[in-house]
Amino acid sequence: MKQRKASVKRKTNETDIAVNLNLDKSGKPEISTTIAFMDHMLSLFGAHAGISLKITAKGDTHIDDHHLVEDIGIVVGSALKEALGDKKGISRYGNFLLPMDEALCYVALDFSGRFYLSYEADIKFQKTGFNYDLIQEFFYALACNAAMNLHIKMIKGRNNHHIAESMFKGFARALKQAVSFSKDRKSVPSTKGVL
Ligand SMILES: [Mn+2]
Repeated sequence: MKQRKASVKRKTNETDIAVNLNLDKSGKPEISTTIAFMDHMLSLFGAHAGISLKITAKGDTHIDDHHLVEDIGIVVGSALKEALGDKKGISRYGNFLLPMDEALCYVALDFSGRFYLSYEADIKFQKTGFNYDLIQEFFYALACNAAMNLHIKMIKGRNNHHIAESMFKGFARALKQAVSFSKDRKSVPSTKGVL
């Protein structure tokens, strides 16, 4: 069977990003975004999704991390959509409740071909370090470009790093289920016949 993979490059006046992913191969993630926190989150994502993931990204982070984080979401989302192709035989849905120490997040997703994001997280503003507000921007851009219905709900948590990690790992585990093959590998998992 043909492996489901995609290479997507996107270059604008603000960012320059390349994503290589293979849903049917696992391996050590190779992530280099110039934002150490995003390298950490995306490495977790690749590892827990059980996919091969390579990302190189740079951008106008002298302004702030906004453009780069959002645009990485765009390119990862586009690569997922391309790799999934006609979605024949996939499970389509995935959900995971992921604990990370005191933090607990629930993620549910559907590769429906339609975009929807529900994001509920009570993340406290932090004066220094990564701007955690950008996590929502990242998932918005990713879900939109992957044509995915994505629900992320923080059930509880105190530490921002733990909360973020439970989201990215939960997202990865839900995605792993959704892209896995069902018993009937031939049909598109929709009564419409198309996703
Ligand atoms: Mn960590």
